[in-house]
Amino acid sequence: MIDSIMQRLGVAESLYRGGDYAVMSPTDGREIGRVHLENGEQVAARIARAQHAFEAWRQVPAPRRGELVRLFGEQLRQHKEDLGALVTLECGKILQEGLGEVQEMIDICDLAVGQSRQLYGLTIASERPGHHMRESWHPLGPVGLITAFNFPVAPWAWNAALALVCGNSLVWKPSEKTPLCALACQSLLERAMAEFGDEAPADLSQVVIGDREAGERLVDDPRIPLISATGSTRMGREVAPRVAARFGRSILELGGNNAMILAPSADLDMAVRAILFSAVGTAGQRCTTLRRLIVHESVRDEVVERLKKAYAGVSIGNPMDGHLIGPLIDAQAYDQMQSVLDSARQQGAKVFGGERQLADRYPDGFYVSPAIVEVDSQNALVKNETFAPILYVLGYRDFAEAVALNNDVPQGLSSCVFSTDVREAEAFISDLGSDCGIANVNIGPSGAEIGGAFGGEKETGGGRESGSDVWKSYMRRQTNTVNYSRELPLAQGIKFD
Ligand code: UN1
Repeated sequence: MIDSIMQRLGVAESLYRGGDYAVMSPTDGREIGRVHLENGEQVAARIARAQHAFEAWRQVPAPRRGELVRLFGEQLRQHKEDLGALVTLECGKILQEGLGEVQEMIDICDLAVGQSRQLYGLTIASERPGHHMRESWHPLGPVGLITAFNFPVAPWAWNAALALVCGNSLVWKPSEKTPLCALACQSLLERAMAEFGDEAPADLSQVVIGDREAGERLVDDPRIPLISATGSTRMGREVAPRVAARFGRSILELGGNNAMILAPSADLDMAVRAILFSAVGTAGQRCTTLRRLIVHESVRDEVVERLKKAYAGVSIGNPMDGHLIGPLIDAQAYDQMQSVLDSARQQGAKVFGGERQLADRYPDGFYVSPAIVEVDSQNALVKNETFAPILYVLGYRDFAEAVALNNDVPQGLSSCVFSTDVREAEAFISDLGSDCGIANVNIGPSGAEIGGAFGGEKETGGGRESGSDVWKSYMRRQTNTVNYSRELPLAQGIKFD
């Protein structure tokens, strides 16, 4: 199956079979490719080529650059099924979600095409007669992208589509767990470039498959003015100071520990459905996954009972076959989940679910039933992000206490409230409410659309990607003062003669 998909996506066999680094499918643990890992020197050579490509690309007018992204979006539309299936095979999310990820790519391309005609600056009133002030936005340079296994294509596209219309070239280091998806995206972009013609320089977009050494080269290189990195908080802690040490900029999308406050006035049917999608979808491996349910004591028992029923009925199995939960990414993720559940039990928490599933059928695939863990307080275990389907349940009595619990974790990505009380709903999204980058009302914390800015505060890293005015992060801001008079008045009224 892999070969026919890769062939239709235009990836040469030598690229995904010719190397010596094995790529496994989490669906059954079998090898699906062997890729070449690049060393630091090869990465440095790519950066030099990216610099060269940038110098040509920035001269192409922005709406023309948008045309390339439009063509790329067309490629994605044509190959949505294949790319979605490849996402499923390589990272294990169910096909519906694999297709959804490709749709996010298409959506950001559409947004970026429109944006290519709207890279607006400002005109600013000058205090001096005969003077104009304005603010212009210029291309920035080669952008370095580091992405994670759980969303192997969409976050690259959020960055790439905007960076390209902003006049930048790209160097992408995908997760070593999902390099085939990166090769496929690169191939589709190259097809769009071929259709677009000579104005697109050859090395406009490059993929670096490599380990730590390759990543470090990218992060440390002063020719890369912006590093956009998605992954764990641990990764961000290493990347951020290194980029800062050379005065580079970074966009960081790190861990989340997303909560739902479930108030007694909520529509419980809707809330249970929202919890199911956001806590067990993607086998708990989204950075926006619901990890903490903060539920009012008066409805707590009822909600937990309903959730247990829903959890017991959810189908777990091969993500290509229409189930709702696929595998965890690998054995390490499974071990991590089990060790967290063991600690929770030792601390006296009530644990429901969490067992390994389908081990006979897939000895090298790590399927689990999703877990519900009832805890008395928000302890260290709850405050830590475990990348697995574990939902902690905490009770509350007073709404202010619930908001305080929502905020009392180191991460600040996404959050939501289910309530039909307009005061609670508005308070939650007010400046005294949720401290997260995303705060929703009557929908779960995951599954954001691309139109808004995506990202979060605190240990989530502070970066924003995708919609709103995020395009500005990929450009260089310049303030211009133009004197069209025959005098030379100084600002602040200073006399200097
Ligand atoms: C991620 O898990 O890294 O809001 C990104 C969501 C998706 C993006 C998740 N649109 O869940």
